Amino acid sequence: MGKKIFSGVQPTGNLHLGNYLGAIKNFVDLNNNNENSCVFCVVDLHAITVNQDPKDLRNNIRETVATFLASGIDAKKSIIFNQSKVSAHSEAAWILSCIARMGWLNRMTQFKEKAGKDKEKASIGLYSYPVLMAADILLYDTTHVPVGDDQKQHLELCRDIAQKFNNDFEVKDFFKIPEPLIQKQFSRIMSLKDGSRKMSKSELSDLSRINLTDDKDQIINKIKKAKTDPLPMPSNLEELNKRAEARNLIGIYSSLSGLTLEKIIQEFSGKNFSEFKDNLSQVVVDKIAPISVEIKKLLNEKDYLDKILLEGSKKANDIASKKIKKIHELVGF
Ligand code: AQP
Repeated sequence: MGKKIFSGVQPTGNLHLGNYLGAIKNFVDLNNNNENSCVFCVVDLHAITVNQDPKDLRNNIRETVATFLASGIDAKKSIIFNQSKVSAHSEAAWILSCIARMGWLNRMTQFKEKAGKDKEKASIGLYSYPVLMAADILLYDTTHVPVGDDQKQHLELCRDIAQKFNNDFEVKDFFKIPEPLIQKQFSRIMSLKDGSRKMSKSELSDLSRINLTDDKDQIINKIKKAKTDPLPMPSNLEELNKRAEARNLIGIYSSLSGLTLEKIIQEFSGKNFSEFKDNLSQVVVDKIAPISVEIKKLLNEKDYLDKILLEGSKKANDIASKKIKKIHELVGF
């Protein structure tokens, strides 16, 4: 039986190789299976949990759609829309925030990381972000959610919220309990400048990530400058696992080329990094440069991108408005 897929990407600019390998590549594979029904959401309500310039946000919404399409998602097969245009998301988030418990949210590590030391000044939206994410997923009777490893905890919270709602209102199976779809290996791509931090849009140094809009020369330059340790290439898996930067680069190579880690280690064992980096650049350029060209082309077709969002939001609204109506009835409104 086909899966009901929902996932979202924040339109916060600088979409990168981590977003691609952790999430978007998976979206494309799921979209290609005709048995699945897929909803891919540009989560603009999530984006404003931290400050956004309205003009940048508008452009980034279009750029996220362009990235979906350029990566191979077919808008005829999947629903692509932006979250703010389907009001059921905000409504359901409020109702579910009355189901979720403070103790559950207090455990969320992403809030702790993003709010940092100054959590008194973080927005309430940043804190309750995972509840909105639960609303997004549950409105569509989603069975599977393709996400990067960093979202695993939020998905577990979504399952807890769904179960508590079903129990509280004695409606077994009203909310489907969704399963995460996380890549088995290299589900968290790390920064090119620090193997202990995830590759991230908001990292100040552009050299820390491969953007999906980078051209061939930028990709080659970033890989050349990527941090490595002074040792030659690792000669076995045990050694690889102890060396964060080498592990990340070899992981990227493996994810994009389909070659196993063992095979890559066998080929490059004991060599210096520069030879490996030339090969890595080649596979990254082969995959990402055509996507980058297509994104830039699509960004000149604003009306086309807006039309996809408008049509997608109508289809999403058809589904979500029915579910929120049932939620209202159950709650007693
Ligand atoms: N480094 C990563 N490796 C693997 N997957 C990743 N994802 C993000 N970073 C990595 C996955 O990409 C999807 C979309 O992410 P998002 O844009 O909604 O938010 P995010 O996780 O907050 O992305 P960033 O880049 O880390 O942004 P900032 O810098 O704002 O924190 C998700 O499925 C995510 O798991």
